[in-house]
Amino acid sequence: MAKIIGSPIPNMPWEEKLASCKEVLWRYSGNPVIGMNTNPKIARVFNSAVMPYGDEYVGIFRADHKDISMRIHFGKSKDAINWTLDDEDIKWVDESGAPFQPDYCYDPRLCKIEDTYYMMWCTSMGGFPTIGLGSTKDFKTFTRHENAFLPFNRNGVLFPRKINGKYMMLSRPSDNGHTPFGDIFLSESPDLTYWGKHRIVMRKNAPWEGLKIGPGPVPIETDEGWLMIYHGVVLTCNGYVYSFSSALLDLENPSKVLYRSKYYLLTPEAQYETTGFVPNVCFPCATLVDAPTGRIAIYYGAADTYTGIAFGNINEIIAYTKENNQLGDIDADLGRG
Ligand code: BMA
Repeated sequence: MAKIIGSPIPNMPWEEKLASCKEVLWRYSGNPVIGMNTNPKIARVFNSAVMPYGDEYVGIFRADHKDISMRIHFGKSKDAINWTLDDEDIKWVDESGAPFQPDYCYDPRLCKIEDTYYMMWCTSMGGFPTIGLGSTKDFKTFTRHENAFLPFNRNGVLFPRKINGKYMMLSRPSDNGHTPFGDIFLSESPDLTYWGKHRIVMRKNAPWEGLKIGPGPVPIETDEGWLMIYHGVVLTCNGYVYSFSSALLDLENPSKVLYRSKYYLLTPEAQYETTGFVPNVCFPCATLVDAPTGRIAIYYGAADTYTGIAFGNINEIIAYTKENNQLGDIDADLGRG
């Protein structure tokens, strides 16, 4: 049994796996937990990040508006299933308190490091996509930092603690459009402002991720390595199909992949995943983990339209990842290129 580093979340959403289910992950029977048109301006809520906060839960939600613009809204929940989103999107300020609003923002991740909550999302920088960084201490004032990276980059994901005294971030360099390529990279920073020592973590490998891969939720620390849930995309005759799976990264040198699964863990099968604004998308951006039991709830966007939850157990995911391990040619090395 792996030791999972984290806090108990005894009241997190949970359903036992049905005896008939032979998969590692199983979908919440109440999926999707967030449907369409939740608020006057909001059309669809998906690819979003949640975490416990005090005795409730908070989240930052990708909410595409009815003019198709991509926005991030703050939301709250008592049970992490029924969410209330603010009608207005988050109004960011810079470090001096002046308004600092990106033209668009999407696919947020949320990460607590020490006493601060950090957000990363895909932001507009002069109209081009790159990684946005924000922080808050109270989920009332949201500070947007200077751009962490040049365009083009997406899927910035922070590690939940410094490693060897440095902040660490996964990302997926991209292009200005729907990016028909993509691999996972690692960067480090002494201060969250200046980033360097860029390394490649892993490239696309198995057929289900044959077009591109990208980091998903904040990695989960275990004594067996960082458990990284990531998405992979295959190009079919009918367009992109987004699935997700798992890899274990070295604790001290997370650009080294210890194990990665040859198979996906979840792929679009349910109707809310196969049908929507963009069909056939399962896109994970957050997890809740109850460290003592290893229970995990993975929050994922479904078909760019809904938010779903998939349940699993960290130990079963690790065992599956090891049993079905298939490393790519550069995975085991440090990735300095
Ligand atoms: C990716 C991202 C995601 C989206 C996916 C499928 O490039 O933009 O936000 O879920 O495409 O449309």
